[in-house]
Amino acid sequence: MKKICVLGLGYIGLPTASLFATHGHQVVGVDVRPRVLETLNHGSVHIEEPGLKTIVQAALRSGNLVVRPVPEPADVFIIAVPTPLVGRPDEGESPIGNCDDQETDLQQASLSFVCGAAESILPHLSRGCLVVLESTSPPGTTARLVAPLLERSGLRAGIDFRLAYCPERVLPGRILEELVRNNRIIGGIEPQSAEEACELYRAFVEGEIFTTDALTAEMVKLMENTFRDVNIALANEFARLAEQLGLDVWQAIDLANRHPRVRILKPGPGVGGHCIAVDPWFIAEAAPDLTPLIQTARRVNDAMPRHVVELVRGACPPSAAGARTVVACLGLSYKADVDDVRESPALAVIDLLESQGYAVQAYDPHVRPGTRSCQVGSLDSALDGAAVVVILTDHADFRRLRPEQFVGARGAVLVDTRNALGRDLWEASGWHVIRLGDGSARD
Ligand code: SAJ
Repeated sequence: MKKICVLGLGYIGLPTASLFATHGHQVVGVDVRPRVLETLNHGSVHIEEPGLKTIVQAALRSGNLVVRPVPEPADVFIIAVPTPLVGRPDEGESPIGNCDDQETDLQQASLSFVCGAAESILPHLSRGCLVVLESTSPPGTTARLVAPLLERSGLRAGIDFRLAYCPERVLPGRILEELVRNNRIIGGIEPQSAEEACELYRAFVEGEIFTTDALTAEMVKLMENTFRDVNIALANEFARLAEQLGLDVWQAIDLANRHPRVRILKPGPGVGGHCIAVDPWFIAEAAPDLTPLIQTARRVNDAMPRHVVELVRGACPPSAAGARTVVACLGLSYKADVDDVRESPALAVIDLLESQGYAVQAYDPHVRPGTRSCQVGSLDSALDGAAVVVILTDHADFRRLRPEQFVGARGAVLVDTRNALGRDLWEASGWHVIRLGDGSARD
C-alpha cells in the first residue's frame, strides 16, 4: 500500500484518485477549489460521468480517500491539472494554484497550473518519491520544466526521486471504464521511473502498459488527439463541399467507410472539449514551420461555428419580421451526454448568433444553469416563439425528440448540425430541415 497525493480533482484526477483508493492505496485528493471539496465532503460530485459518484462515495466511505486543500507528504504525487491554452483559463479557477505565464501571439499551452502543482509538492518531496505527470503537455514538459522545478528541492530527478509522464487517454462519458481497460503509455525520464510508475498503475489498469521515455509519451498523447482533429477537419471540409456540390455528406461518408481501410469521422458544428481542440496547438507551438497540416485542420474546425451561423442566416435573417428572430439552440456541451462545455462549439455558435442580433434561447439538460445568460430551464421555454431550432449537441434525449413535442416553435426551420434527427420524419411534419453537410435537398 502506498500513500498517493493526487493534485487536481477534475475529470481525470477524481476518478484516478478513487480508483487507487478502491484498490487499497491511501489517497489524498488535493484541490484548491473550496466548492469542489465541499461538494465531495457532502457525498456528491461536481462532474457528471457514469459511475463516478458511486466510486467516489465508496472511496470516501472506505477512508482510503480524503480530500484536502493542500498536499501532504506522500510516496507518490500525481499531477492531474488542466493545461489550457494561454488566455483561455479552464473555467477560470485553478484546482491547485498557479504561477505566471508569458503571453505571446501563438496559441500556446498554459503550464501555470502544472508549475503551481509541482511547486506545491516541493516541501513534501523526499528521497524515493515517485512523481507522475498526467496532464496533457507540450513535448519536453516533463524533463525540461517539471524536473528542474522539482530539483529546487535539492533532490535529483531520476536519481533521488523518480519522475514519469503517464497521459490519460480516456473518453469523457466512458472515463471509468476506459481508465481500467485502455492500454497506457508511460514515459520515464529514465527507465527506472517508467518501471515504478508502471508498477503503480497496475493496481487498477487491466489494459497493457507500454513503457518508453517521457518525450515519446508526451508526443504519443498529442499525436492521438491530433490524428482525430485532422480527420474531423477532413469530414468538415467534405461537408462544406457537399453543400456546394449538392449531395448528402452523411450518406457519402457512410458509403466511403465501407472501404476496409477508410474511417472518416463525422462532420459537426466544430471540435470542442479540453483535448482535441487544444492539444494540436501544443505540437504546432513546438514547431510552427513544420506543422501546416495540423494548423490548417485546427482552423477548419474552428471555422465551423461561423458556418453554422451562416446556415441559420440563410434560412432566416436576424430580424425577419421587425422583432428579433428567436433561435432555440439545443445543446451547450461539447459533445453528447456530457456536462462539459469547455471549448464547446455550441457556445461559439450561441455567441455568434447573439452578436448578429438573434434572440437565443438555449437549452441543455446536462449543463449546469447559468453557463450562458440565454440558457433556459426546459425544452418548452427554448422553443417558445422560436423561428429556428438548431441542434448543436446530439444528446440521447435530443435524438429521441419528435415533431409533436415542438408545439412552441412558431416557425418551421430545423438546422441539424449533428444529423441527430431523421430528416424524412421532420419534413413529413412540415418542417424545413437543413442538415449540415447535406446539399441534396437545398432549394
Ligand atoms: N467530433 C466530431 N466528429 C467526430 C468525433 C468527434 O465533430 O466524428 C467532435 C465532438 O463533437 C467533440 C470533439 O470532436 O466536440 C471531441 O470529441 P471526441 O469524442 O472525439 O473526444 P474527447 O475530446 O471527448 O476525448 C478525446 C479522446 N481522444 C481520442 O479519441 C484520440 C480521448 O481518448 C482522450 O483521452 C481525450 O480526448 C483527452 O483527454 O485527451
